Amino acid sequence: MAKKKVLLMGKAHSGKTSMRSIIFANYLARDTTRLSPTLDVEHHHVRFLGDLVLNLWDCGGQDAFYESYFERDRETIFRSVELLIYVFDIESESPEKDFDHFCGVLEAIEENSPDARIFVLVHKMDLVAEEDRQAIFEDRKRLIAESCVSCGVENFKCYPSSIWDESLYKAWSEIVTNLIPNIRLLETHLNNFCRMCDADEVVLFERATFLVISHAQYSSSEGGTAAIANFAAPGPPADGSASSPPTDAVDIPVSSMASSPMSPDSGAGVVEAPEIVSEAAEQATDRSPAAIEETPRHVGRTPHFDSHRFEKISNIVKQFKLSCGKAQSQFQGMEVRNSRFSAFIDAFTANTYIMVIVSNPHVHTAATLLNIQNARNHFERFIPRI
Ligand SMILES: Nc1nc2c(ncn2[C@@H]2O[C@H](COP(=O)(O)OP(=O)(O)OP(=O)(O)O)[C@@H](O)[C@H]2O)c(=O)[nH]1
Ligand SMILES: [Mg+2]
Repeated sequence: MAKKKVLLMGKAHSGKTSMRSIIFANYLARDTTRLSPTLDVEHHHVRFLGDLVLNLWDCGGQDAFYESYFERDRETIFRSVELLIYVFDIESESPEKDFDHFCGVLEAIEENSPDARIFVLVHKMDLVAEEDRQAIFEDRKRLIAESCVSCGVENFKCYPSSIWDESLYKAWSEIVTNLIPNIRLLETHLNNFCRMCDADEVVLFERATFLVISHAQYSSSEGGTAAIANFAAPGPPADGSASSPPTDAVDIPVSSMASSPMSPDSGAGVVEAPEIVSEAAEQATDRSPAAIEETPRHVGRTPHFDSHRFEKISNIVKQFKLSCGKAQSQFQGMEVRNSRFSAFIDAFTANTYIMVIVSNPHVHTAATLLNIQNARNHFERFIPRI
């Protein structure tokens, strides 16, 4: 079991405990208004992917605490750090002072943990008017980069974030995937799985936090045909013959699949999703028989119009999962379907959920479910054990 020390720092009231509580302690954003200021340092051990233990040091940001972090407790706080997450409040009343603290932290890190990876979050971006967000973030990022250079720090990553939207999940997904060894190997296998399932996209979420840890996307250069993947046990044909007409009505009701991991009594459900309308999607999902005949593969691989879609799903599904818990039922998975695609979200390996998006009407629902089921053992070996 690997333990990684993660320092969470930034000025008082910048939102450190809020983000930790949402990601790792199942808080809703609105619950964070009740949080009290952190006194000194709070230590939390949180599990990620089963065997990775993050030793989170949530450091209270009041000035008095910084005095001891920088003097008396300097070594205790700053040594053996694997990851520093520094949080700036974009609405801070004293930005200059924030930068002084930031430089102090960087110097102490350089001195005690020169190999630590550094992430900076420009937080509470929801308080900035949407049209100004990008420019204000870029400006703040430039100042942060200047501070890093002046403190001799070459590598850092900077993200905008807010607890009120998916940017929190985006930033933390990127941060934690940095701690996962062999993530490239996992990606390769996920790409293969995506191709074999004839899926548009496959996304892996960490089970407890619902952070995205890897994803694969159909690539038109890959070619290939719709097929029951090697993972699959015998199942219905996926070549569009007899049993799966090229229409939207390709689904076997999930409830009829007794052995399905998504059977309704296990907390799964089928949801008719609203149509997503965009010009790109319209063009890419022409379902006329002619269009299907002319193309060797289904043409429904959408040029995506929302680059934050996975994090939005993390956010929504995690909240739904928490609601299931409150209603004394356990979330197992769900199927969302409209005329353009089917999305399957299902418990996958011991520490992950998977989402498979399929727009090819020739691919039978049962085939996708079987593929997910049969890939579990295979992926159990590639979800990194740390
Ligand atoms: N608008 C907005 N408010 C936020 C956001 N994140 C946190 N807050 C609010 O900011 C306040 C302070 O949050 P905390 O998480 O307690 O701040 P902290 O950095 O842990 O503060 P200390 O423990 O004193 O260092 C709370 O009322 C949160 O609801 C955000 O993204 N946007
Ligand atoms: Mg706090």
